[in-house]
Amino acid sequence: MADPADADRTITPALAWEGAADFTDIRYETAAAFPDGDGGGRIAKITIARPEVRNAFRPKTVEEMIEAFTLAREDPEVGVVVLAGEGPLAFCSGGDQRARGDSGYVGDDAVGQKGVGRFLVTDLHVQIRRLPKPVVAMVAGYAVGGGHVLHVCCDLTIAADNATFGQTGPKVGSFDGGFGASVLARQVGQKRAKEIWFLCRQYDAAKALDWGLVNEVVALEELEEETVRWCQDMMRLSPFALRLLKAGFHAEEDGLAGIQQLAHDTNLLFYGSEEAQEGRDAFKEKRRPEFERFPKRP
Ligand code: S0N
Repeated sequence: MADPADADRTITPALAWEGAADFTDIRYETAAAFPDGDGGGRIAKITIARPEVRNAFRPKTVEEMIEAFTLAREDPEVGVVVLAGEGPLAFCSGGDQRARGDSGYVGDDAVGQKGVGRFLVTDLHVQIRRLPKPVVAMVAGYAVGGGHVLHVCCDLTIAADNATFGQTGPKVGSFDGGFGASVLARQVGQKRAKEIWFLCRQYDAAKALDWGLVNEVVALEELEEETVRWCQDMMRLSPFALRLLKAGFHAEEDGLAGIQQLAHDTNLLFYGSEEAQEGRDAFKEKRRPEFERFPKRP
């Protein structure tokens, strides 16, 4: 149970967030990364805003998150994305059990699938892993069930001192044998990942830090300030280098899809070269490409 005293604690806002789209279940906001002008670019923040159910997600929530991550991806000003939950008590408590039908989660308005159970969250996990920008989970309170999986899928996790982590699947007749098991095992090791899933215990922030499940633990009040500091550090670095590093980390873990991402990122770089442009230009000008102009690099 959440500590009632936590309900009165406030996470200090660190940036002047501006609403950038209208959603029902989430908020999508962006802010200048360096309000003092000592740098450029923006940070995006996606907040699950259903505190009455500890930020559990229903199909509509997941649809909106997918849309918000797409907005963040497509915005050339945005360099880093923060994923958070509304309020001090929960990051996310996983799938909304009230929306769970007999064969998946059921939405009234889930992209033309009215009444048909599905697992939209699969697409969200893949999207976070493939997003070519770092995604930081900012965890206050509970990150449990599918909410725990969400932070596992994020690249970095900054936790508040009241953060509580755990999987609940086998308690409620559910499980995530996808990234929720495999990526978790890469992060904490097989024995600990199996413990988390097989025993369904809850772990405090200190234990999570000790296990390498999170990157940093700070006072709840300072959670956003610390998260933004981490984002600012990344915003000062080469965005393409970060993109390639993320693809590199995931290349082997995500199998052929991971290799494909890394390979296509090299396409993107190669297209910017004179050598690649010579091939394009020669085709358009109906002449033999003069590739002999380019070095055969050792
Ligand atoms: C989070 C917990 C520990 C908080 O306890 P606390 O502080 O005592 O608060 P409560 O009184 O329990 O909760 C407050 C109100 O919120 C409602 N609520 C909480 N969680 C949910 C939820 N998940 N769904 C619906 N409602 C929720 C409470 O009912 C209460 O409401 P009122 O006041 O009206 O009574 C504690 O709440 C808790 O343990 N919650 C449940 C955690 C859980 O089991 N989550 C579901 C786990 N399963 C999934 O997430 C599905 C995973 C999935 O979809 C999936 C499947 C395959 C592959 C991938 C995934 C994936 O999602 O990743």
